[in-house]
Amino acid sequence: MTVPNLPERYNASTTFIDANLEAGRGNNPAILYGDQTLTYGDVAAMVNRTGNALVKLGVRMEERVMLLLLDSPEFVASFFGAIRMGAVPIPTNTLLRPADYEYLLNDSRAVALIVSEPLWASIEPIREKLKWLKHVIVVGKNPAGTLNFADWIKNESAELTPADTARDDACFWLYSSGTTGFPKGAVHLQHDMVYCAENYARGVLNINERDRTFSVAKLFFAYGLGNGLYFPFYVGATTVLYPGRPEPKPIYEVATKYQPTLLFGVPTAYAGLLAVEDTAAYNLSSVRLCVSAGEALPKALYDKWLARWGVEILDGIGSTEILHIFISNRAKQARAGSSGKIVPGYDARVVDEEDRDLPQGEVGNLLIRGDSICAYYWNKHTKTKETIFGDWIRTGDKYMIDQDGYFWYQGRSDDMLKAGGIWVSPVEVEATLMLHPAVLECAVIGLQDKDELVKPKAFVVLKQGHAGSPELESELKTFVKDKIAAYKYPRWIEFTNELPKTATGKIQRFRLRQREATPRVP
Ligand code: 3UK
Repeated sequence: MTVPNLPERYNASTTFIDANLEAGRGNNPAILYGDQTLTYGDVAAMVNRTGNALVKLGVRMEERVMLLLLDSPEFVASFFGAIRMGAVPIPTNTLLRPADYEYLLNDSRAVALIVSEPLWASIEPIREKLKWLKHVIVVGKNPAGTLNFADWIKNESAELTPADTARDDACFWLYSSGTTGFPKGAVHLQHDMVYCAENYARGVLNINERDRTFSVAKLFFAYGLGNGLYFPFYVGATTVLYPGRPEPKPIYEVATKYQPTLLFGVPTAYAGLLAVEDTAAYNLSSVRLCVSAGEALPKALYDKWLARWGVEILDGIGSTEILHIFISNRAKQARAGSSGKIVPGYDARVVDEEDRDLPQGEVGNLLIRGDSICAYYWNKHTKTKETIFGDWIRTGDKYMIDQDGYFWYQGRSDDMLKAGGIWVSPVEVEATLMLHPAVLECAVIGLQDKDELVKPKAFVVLKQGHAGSPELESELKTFVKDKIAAYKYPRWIEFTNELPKTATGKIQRFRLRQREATPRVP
């Protein structure tokens, strides 16, 4: 295993916090945030204060602490502060709806929630339904019955001995969505972050102390958490944190102002940046490498970006369960349109439906082995067994390996799709559309837009007495946007008379996909 030797008693906060102080980086910049610079010394003190404040609240080892936080120093302090005192932080998607948070908070039995002020509005309506939550800490102006983050940590000690955890103890969770049913909490262990930092961030990106990271993908994603937090902290580099919406113009402004050396985004973000016409005021000359993950990066985007900014985008595939990128392109060896080659520390197999290895060049299911794979899904034993077996995990992706060892993405083996790098379950969008009085039945699939990036498309059969029209189309889009996370709404709606179905009446989304999609080939 390509992982630094970890002692049996191990708390991950020591690798990402203490080690920087021990290396003499106490006065080096760790976080750039607005006009603030936090040194590694500042961060260590804030982490310890937050850990001590959690202890004082009565939060105990192994208990969950949910983080519903914008990218900020408070995110960093809450994440590592919780880990340090032995609790288990759960960075959570900030784009969801109250009903989603009700599920996540009750499923995880989080006893504390640390939430950014603008996100409190999504918690307030469900506060009474949260069976296990005891404490709410708000970053910013706090409503009655909650604690104010700054006051809460202000008088705490800046010293905290790490909890006596083992390298195989739960460290943090990340929720991942599936086609049907509720999101699954992937339980990651104390040793997982260092594995990804060493093998991918150092091994592939060659990250070092002089780097400055800026992740357009937020810290609550497994992708952003590495990019913008534990990768730079692993080597004592600097991270730029930006709490706002990742729109193209602010991204350019932040990048121009803070001059990052490593820029991380999803393909949709790069497409958005390329669509900005006047970029005369922006400068990306500091960037030595760009990284893309979350969904496949089309070759056209890679080419356009290289032509426009003179820097490569390295596409790599990662997953919440595996924590970070396990197949990736390398600098100066990128094959545009492919996901690259296996990352050190991981092994891959491409297999048929009976898990038999397929010859090189054939398309099959991708299995991955590596020591950053989550231990299991919380409370989901069957799902765990279906997904993780022995050293291996089923990614749910179809891949082909070419003769040079490059991996080519060929789509999902389930009906899931990504929009802007974030999961969309067709079942959830369909169920929402079905709530509309005009909709009889419907099916949702992913379809490529003009940038070859996948977005949801809905095929809708209307009830008798209703006719398809542009007005109804936009009404249905708004209807979905109002009910579930906005990024899930169908960008196109096609009214149709019937949907392809099995003999037993199950909708065959793959037939709709076959009708619409063009497979990705080398
Ligand atoms: C898809 C890709 C083609 C693929 C992630 C980097 O995306 C991340 O995690 P998620 O759990 O989704 C995992 C699934 O997304 N995918 C991701 N990257 C690519 N498909 N090309 C790619 N480059 O279906 C995969 O199974 O949201 C990405 C680091 C950490 C991550 N968690």
